[in-house]
Amino acid sequence: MQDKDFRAYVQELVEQGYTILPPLLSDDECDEACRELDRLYLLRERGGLELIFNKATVFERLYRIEPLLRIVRHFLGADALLSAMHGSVLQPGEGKGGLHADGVITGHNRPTSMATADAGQRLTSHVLGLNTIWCLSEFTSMNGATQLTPGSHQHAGPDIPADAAERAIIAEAPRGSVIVFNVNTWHGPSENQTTQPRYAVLNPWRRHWTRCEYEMAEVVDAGVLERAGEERLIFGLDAEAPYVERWQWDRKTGAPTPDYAAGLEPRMRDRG
Ligand SMILES: O=C(O)CCC(=O)C(=O)O
Repeated sequence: MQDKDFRAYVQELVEQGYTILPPLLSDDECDEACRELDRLYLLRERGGLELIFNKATVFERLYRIEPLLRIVRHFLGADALLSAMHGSVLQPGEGKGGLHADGVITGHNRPTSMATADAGQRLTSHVLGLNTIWCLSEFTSMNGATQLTPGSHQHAGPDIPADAAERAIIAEAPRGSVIVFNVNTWHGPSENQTTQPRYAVLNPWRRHWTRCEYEMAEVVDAGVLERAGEERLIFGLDAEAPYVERWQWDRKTGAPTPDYAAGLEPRMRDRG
């Protein structure tokens, strides 16, 4: 991505609370991802659509695409963490659920995490998390494309702005592109009025020092981690030491110390 384009996307994110990056996935990659989502959809009642980087290698690509990582790290720091990766198959007739802001269940907008001293104000001065939506289908005004309310990331109160629904725009976007938005921005799927499902991957990111939706270091498969190469830090392993003492964990490498590794079960040891 050229520097001038990068600056334009950054500015749009700062001012509007969202931007849309041009196609970063090929048609073949989108086809393969949709096929995998169809398979996983059948397992949805048992978590089939959660943590999908563990379930098909095509999804591992989504956190290794440089233009997106550059934007994520610009706002969240070089050690930004992957917070989740969900598959989304929006069926005909679905998507009428209205708008919401993220971070309400596990993030900084969680009602029980807002302190009395915050006086009912959300944290809007800095970007604490970004959500990304990979458009595996073309997103159109008819097929359930995400809608977002421009500028609503700056709204201080925790409740939806009164005019958010009227001001929301539908993010029409080509196949393979990615919508990137501040988690404070009100958004939601629009209604899928077509006869075909709308396919997407929902891929939120957070600051290293906030809590993610999943304990990634615990749930990521060893093979996925190995293939991630130097991007393994997005799973938070460089700082992980929740169940061990400091002598047992090398925070720099994100691996058990050799002394400790000898006594570990294989799943943990293989991360080293
Ligand atoms: O599926 C969509 O278009 C929106 C997804 C969404 O609301 C979310 O990821 O929080």
